[in-house]
Amino acid sequence: MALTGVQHANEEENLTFNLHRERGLSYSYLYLFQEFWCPGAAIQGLINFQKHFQAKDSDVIVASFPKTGTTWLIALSFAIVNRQHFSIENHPLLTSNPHKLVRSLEFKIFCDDVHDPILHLSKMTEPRHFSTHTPLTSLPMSIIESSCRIIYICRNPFDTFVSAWTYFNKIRPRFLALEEAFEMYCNGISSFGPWWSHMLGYWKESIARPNKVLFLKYEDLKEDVNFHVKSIAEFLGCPFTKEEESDGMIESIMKLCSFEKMKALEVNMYEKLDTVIDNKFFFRKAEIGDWVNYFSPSMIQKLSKIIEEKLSGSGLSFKMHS
Ligand code: PAP
Repeated sequence: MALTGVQHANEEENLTFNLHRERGLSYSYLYLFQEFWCPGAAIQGLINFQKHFQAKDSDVIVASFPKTGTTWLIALSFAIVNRQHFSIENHPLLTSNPHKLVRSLEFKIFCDDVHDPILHLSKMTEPRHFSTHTPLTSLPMSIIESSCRIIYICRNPFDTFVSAWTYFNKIRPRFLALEEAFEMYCNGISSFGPWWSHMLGYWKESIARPNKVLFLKYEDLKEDVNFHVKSIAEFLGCPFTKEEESDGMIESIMKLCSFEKMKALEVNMYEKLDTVIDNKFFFRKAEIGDWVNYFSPSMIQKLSKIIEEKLSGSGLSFKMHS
């Protein structure tokens, strides 16, 4: 049976008793767990995920730091992988939020969603498709050791911050001022942060194992969706045939998953993912460079310096404007 709110709170209290906690850029306390800042609501799910998840070679895992394009990538990869099963006119993405079709491993599958996660997982049709915000170093070993594939998305840290700040303020009980949130973000104290170690972990793995991790940037995806839809399909071992290409399949998937289309769907305007999250919270502006409307010159200087310090020498860089 799913846990009640009170049982959840008790479990969280027991699990987090010895962990250092901070108020961070999130909706509740963040706990320092395995060297990252884990939201309290995800700890039990994460432990279960680490203990019980057995990856299959055919699994597809969409990994991301929060607010970097997860919803979009889930929708695109779901549409790509399942293109033989659903027609575009009658597609599940027209009536379900992408997070309902591709479930979060730590927040949903191994947390409050499923009565018996192991049984549920064994019954899923292959290829199974999941999402996670867990840093690479905390993923279960079977994900690392199996041939399952990970698609990772990240985004320039300026826009990621603004997207996170506006999002968490919609679901937090107490409003977080921009300056306070920015300090937390610069100190790495945000959900699944620090953001630099999260992206560097997957970045390095994608270089060491390019067949295992496909590393994408939100800005690149926006610049050329067509190219990336093709490369995601190739990476997942289901490339588009010449016939599919000439029939306009790639364009249809791009349109189905576009921000404008998804944001305007009834399901995404009026329904909820759970008790606190409205589907519409996942769709705000979807712009590159919206941060200019929020950042002061000193904030620009501070975050640029952190990016320089943390990412220098890694080869990882971002486009800040469209
Ligand atoms: P999550 O981590 O909570 O799942 P995530 O989907 O990663 O959130 O990020 C949300 C951002 O992606 C929002 O950016 P914004 O705040 O700057 O507007 C959201 O608008 C954007 N987004 C959602 N769906 C799409 C889409 N289909 N195409 C492009 N961007 C999208």
